Formats: sequence, C-alpha cells, structure tokens
Amino acid sequence: MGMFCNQCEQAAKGVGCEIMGVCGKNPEVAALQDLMLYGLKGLAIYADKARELGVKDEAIDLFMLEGLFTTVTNVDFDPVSIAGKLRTCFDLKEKAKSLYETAYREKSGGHAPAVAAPPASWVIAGDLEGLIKQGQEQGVKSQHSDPDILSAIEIVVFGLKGMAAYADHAHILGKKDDEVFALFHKALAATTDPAKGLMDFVGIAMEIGKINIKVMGMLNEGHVEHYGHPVPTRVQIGTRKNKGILVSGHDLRMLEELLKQTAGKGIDVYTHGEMLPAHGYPGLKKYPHLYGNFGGAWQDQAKEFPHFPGAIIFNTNCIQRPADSYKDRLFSWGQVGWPGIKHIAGWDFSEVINKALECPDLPDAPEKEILTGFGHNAVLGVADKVIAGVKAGAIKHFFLIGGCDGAKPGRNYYTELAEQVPNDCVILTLACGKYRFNKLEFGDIGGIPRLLDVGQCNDAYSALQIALALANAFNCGVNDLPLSIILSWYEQKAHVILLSLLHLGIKNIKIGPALPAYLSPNVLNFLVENFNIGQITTVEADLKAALGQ
Ligand code: FSO
Ligand code: SF4
Repeated sequence: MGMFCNQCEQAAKGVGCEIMGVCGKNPEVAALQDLMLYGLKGLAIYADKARELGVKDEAIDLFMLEGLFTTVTNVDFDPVSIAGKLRTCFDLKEKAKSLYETAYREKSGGHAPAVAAPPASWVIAGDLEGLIKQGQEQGVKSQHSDPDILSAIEIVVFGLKGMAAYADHAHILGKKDDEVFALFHKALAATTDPAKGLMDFVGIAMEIGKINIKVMGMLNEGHVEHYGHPVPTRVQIGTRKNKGILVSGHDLRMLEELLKQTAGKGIDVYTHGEMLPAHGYPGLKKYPHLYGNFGGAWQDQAKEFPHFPGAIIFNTNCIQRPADSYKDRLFSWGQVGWPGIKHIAGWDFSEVINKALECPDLPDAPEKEILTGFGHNAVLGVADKVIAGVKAGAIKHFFLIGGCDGAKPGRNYYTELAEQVPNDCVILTLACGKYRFNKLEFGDIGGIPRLLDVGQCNDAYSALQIALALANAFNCGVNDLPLSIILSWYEQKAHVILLSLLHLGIKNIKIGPALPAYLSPNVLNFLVENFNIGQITTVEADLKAALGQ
C-alpha cells in the first residue's frame, strides 16, 4: 500500500513520502487524511454555494477549521479518531447540501441544479477499512494535470491548513470572523474547479496570506484579552524535585485550565517547545506552580521525555511516535491523536493530574534561566531606545531568525548564523526554531537584549507589528529597513505565514533548510522574480549579503 504526501519540509528525498511518512504517518493514516481533505472539499462546495445565497452555519464553519487542522503535519496519527471526524465531515456536507438546496428553492421556487461531480457527490464508506480504501482511491485526485497549477493548488491547500490551525486557536479564545470562514469555503471549493487557471490560484494564495494576517491579529487579541500583554520574563529551565506535568503544543487556554485544576495539588507545571512564551503572560505567570521550561524543540521529544518522569500532554502539533518508556504517561488533547495514547476530550484534566500524582518526583535538576516575553508591546515599549540605538549607529542591523525546528542536520545553520551575527546587531526570534540558539548568551546593546524572543509561531503577528512600527519610525517601507528575514520552515503554519509576508510585499526572505517540495520550477521562478525569495546558502555568504558587504 503506497501513499503520497509532500506537505512538509521533511518530504522524503525532497519530493514526497511514498512508502511511509518521515513524520511517522503510515499509508493508512495518509489515506484517511487524504479522504478528509476530499470530504472537506465537498463540504466547501456546498457551504460556499449556501453562503452565496445568504445561508451559513457555524457547526460547518468550525468543522472546516478542525478538519483541516487534523491533517496538518504531526497532529493526528490515530485512524479511529480520523474516521470519527470523517463521519462528522460527511454529515456536515449533507447538511450544507440541504441548506443550499432549501435556500435555492426558497429564492427561486425551483429545484437547485444538481452538483453531481465529486467530491460534492461523495458518499462515505462504512467501516474503517472501507474509509482507507476510499481515501486511497479518491483522496489525492485533482481536476487539473498541469504541474504549475497543481503546485499552486498545493500552495492554496497547505495555506488553508496552516490558517485553520491559527483560526482554531483563535476560536478557542472566543475569536471568530465571518470573512475568515467564507474564505476557507471559497478557496477550498475553488481547488475543485477545472475552469480555474494558474493566476487564479496565485491570487487565492495571496488572499489567504492577507486573511491570515487578520486571523493572527485575532489570535493576538485573544491572548492579550485573556492573559495581558507578555512582559520580559526569566524562565527557569530544567526540573525541581516535585510532581510534574509537561505541556507541549501551542494552546495557552488549555494550559490555563490545567494551571487552575492543578493549583494547590503539589504539582509543578512545565512548558515544552512552543509553550515556552506562556511564561511571559501576566495571566499565566501569576500561577506559582507554572515552574519552568523543560527540553528543546519538538524533534528531541523521544530523547528527552524519558527524563521527565511526570505526566505529559500535547495540545497541538508536534507529536512524534511515543517511546514505550513514556507512552503510559502521555496524553493528547484538541486535534492531536496517536493510537493507544489517552485522549482528553474537553476541559477536565483529572486523569492527567492523577497520573502525575502516581508518577515519581522529577529530579532536582534546575539549570540556567532564559528570557522570553518580548511581544510587540514590550519591544515597542522601548522603541525610543531602539530607534536612538539605530540612529547613533549602536544597532546596525536586525535579524529575524524565526520559524520551525526540525530533525535535519542542515538546521545547525541557524545556530551558527545566530552565533555569527555581529555584536552590534539585534536578533528577533519566534517559533520553535529558537531552540537552536536560545540557551546561548548574546548580551545586550545599551540595555536592550541582543536576542529578543517574540513568542510562538502563533505570535508572528507581533513580529510583524514590530517591523511595521520600525518602518513607520524610520519613515520607510519594511523592505527598506536594516532588517533581514531568515526563516526556517517545517510545516503548513510556517507556510501560511510566508504567504502573509508575500501578501505584504516583503522581499528578499531567505528560507531553509530545503525549499518546499511542492514548488514547481515555474512557480519557484515566479516567487524569485516577484519577491526575490531564496534558499539559505552558507552562514558567511548570507550574513555578507544581509549586511550589504
Ligand atoms: Fe514548531 Fe511544530 Fe510552532 Fe510548527 S512546534 S514546528 S510551524 O508546529 O508550529 O513552531
Ligand atoms: Fe512526509 Fe511531511 Fe507528509 Fe509526514 S507530513 S508524510 S514527513 S511530507
């Protein structure tokens, strides 16, 4: 049984995973995820048509986010969980169809024209085996065969997946927006339209980049409304002797609930990976048992989790195959799933808490402290100092070194780059790529730390606000700032952030380690010609180019 998936930076041989996903996704799960995308396209066709007639449905809108998020890299590996979501997808597609047909009848008095073509006509197979077979037969077919159009469609679909993850986070914080829901349906439905051409899909990709900025703004607002603006905060790394729960992922609301439920229970809560910036939020740091940060980026989990003897919970990507040594104390939440791993549905974390209480104490092994909490509010709070530093020549250049970490050896580039950035330059960082260098000492320039941790990949909005405020202060465009953007990417959330940067017209971005496998040569040329986007080369050459030497 084969598969094909090329959506992340790990795509086998730089082309695609065909026998087994490098991420651990097997062909059965790949087929089910392909079928999910297929079913969602059917849902999108009817939801879009119903919306054109003025009818919308929140259950449909929200499922679109959850369904797409399920198929993001390193999220749901559990066939039973995906099969359950496929049944919901089918039911909602039928609901959208009936909403459309009823609205059509009411408006025009006649029957709605039938939409006979797949995937609108999808009828769900019965059992798990049937679903896998259906996924293999129907999952990845496209109405197009031109390689450039297929590439542009993948850019659209992967952009929607990344935006769905951010929109889902925003919704958990109470934020939603109709324009956002509308674009999900319209854009996904468009990918099934044989009449659409290359430039249509390029236009849709740019629209996704634009709307994603709105989504990231909503997410930022949700975080700030719930927990206040992040403030610079020292975070303890390592562990101390006590019971412990480690929280991995990106969801701050889930962390907050866990902190409430563990208060006074003799348990310390630790952040892992992308949860690190949680320590900077006043509404979360007020819990004294939010003790510290454990481990490095996601790809080190199997090596590090055996040394964390407490309970561990993943609330979003990036989960990897759990080792036997810790899988009985591992939990998933939200859209995350792994077969055999206990999933917590809803907001009651008693099982996780009981498991932590049963587990032995963590070792008494505190390490150093690191700094986080430099969201745009904190950085712009010292904007005068930063601007004066630039004007006086004390700060020569800014480097935004952000994005995802990953397992490939080529990612040492980002450590070496950060180390070799000259002492009169400031590094802004965000997302899990920072673990390549966030425990090194960078010192400061006139009291401004040389390494500023802006937050999660979910905080890309904050980095953007900093860049826009600097451009405003210097009365120029972002492209004219002494700023170089050097990104590391891994999955579809990084991909949609890139679409947002392109929508803003930001040029000269370097990405790595590898370029996306789904860019056809012509589409890549288009990006180079219009945005001068490029792959990272060597640290020396990229630094020279950035500093104009
Ligand atoms: Fe990293 Fe994973 Fe945050 Fe991604 S933890 S790789 S782009 O999911 O989302 O940065
Ligand atoms: Fe391969 Fe990435 Fe797809 Fe996993 S998500 S199967 S690693 S391309």
